[in-house]
Amino acid sequence: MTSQETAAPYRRRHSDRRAGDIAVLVARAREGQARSVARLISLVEDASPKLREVSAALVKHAGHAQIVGLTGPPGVGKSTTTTALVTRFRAAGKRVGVLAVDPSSPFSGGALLGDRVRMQEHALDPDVFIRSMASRGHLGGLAWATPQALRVLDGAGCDVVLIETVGVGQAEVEIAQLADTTIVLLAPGMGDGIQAAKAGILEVADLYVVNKADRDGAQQTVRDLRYMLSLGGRHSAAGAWRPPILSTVASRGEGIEEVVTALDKHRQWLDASGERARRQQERAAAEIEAIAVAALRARMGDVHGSAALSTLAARVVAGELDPYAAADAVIEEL
Ligand SMILES: Nc1nc2c(ncn2[C@@H]2O[C@H](COP(=O)(O)OP(=O)(O)OP(=O)(O)O)[C@@H](O)[C@H]2O)c(=O)[nH]1
Ligand SMILES: [Mg+2]
Repeated sequence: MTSQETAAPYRRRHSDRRAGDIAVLVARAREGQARSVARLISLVEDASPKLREVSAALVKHAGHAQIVGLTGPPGVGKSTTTTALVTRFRAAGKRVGVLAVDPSSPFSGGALLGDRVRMQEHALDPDVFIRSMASRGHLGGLAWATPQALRVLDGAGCDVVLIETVGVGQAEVEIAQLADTTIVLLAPGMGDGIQAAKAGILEVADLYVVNKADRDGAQQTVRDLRYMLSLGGRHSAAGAWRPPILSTVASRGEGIEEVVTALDKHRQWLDASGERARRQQERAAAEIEAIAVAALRARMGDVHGSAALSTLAARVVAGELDPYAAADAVIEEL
């Protein structure tokens, strides 16, 4: 990682000049003004120094939105399902936020553009905020930037926020940390239950959706999943949530009502079991940690290539100092 990247959260970029008064922006976002919401998320994306102020202004308004993560292999139907869920939530009069986060793909520009096109039908709805974020290159990736973007959407009065992330490994774990409910999508022919298990997918799901149920092999995928779940894991403990397995044809909106019902049930379980509070606490801890580590790395960025570091390095080479003692000296300087 270069020192440029490590300094990201403190780097000043052009959007700051347009930011205006943060208090005004936050007030407008809270009234649901899309432009202000977009600007606040740009501040997050650009790692603006004003984020501290944004965060302080939003913290007392947080905790209202139901956060739902959708993850799964590329092309499984995450965006189609997200769009169908948005339609359903809008019909219920809810304000909805959508964050499409691409944590790793070098093709994110194209993929995100695809998502934008697909979600066109909601583009003009003032109660739907859609935002794509490419978190690659961001310090701490999802862990660092997404919680703040979520806070913006939450603060803007969203009742539900849907986060779509391509499931490529670590991303599922991070999304599960951010969401109240994580939906893992699978589709026939895209990898059976065993492959899913390998990808670490089984552990993070609160809800499984086998999409593309109009295709051959959907029933087999459901059976594979059921078998995998029967083998145990965190879901088998007494009182634990048992993730249901649902089938959908997202492109036709089939099965979406059942997904919404399952989301409601999971929400009730979160409240009744105390799991929601536990997850919130864990999330806040992870966020603090990400910010603290980012701050430390940014300071380390100043150390990198510094005269003090070369002096220490020369002393290690000369055998005057061991590298641990030298590292202690660096840390003390921070
Ligand atoms: N046959 C069938 N096709 C579907 C279904 N749902 C989505 N698709 C199609 O599958 C393709 C991929 O859908 P997306 O919703 O873009 O999938 P995604 O998981 O968001 O893809 P990435 O974001 O690129 O990982 C599109 O062509 C959809 O029209 C379904 O239930 N049945
Ligand atoms: Mg997508």
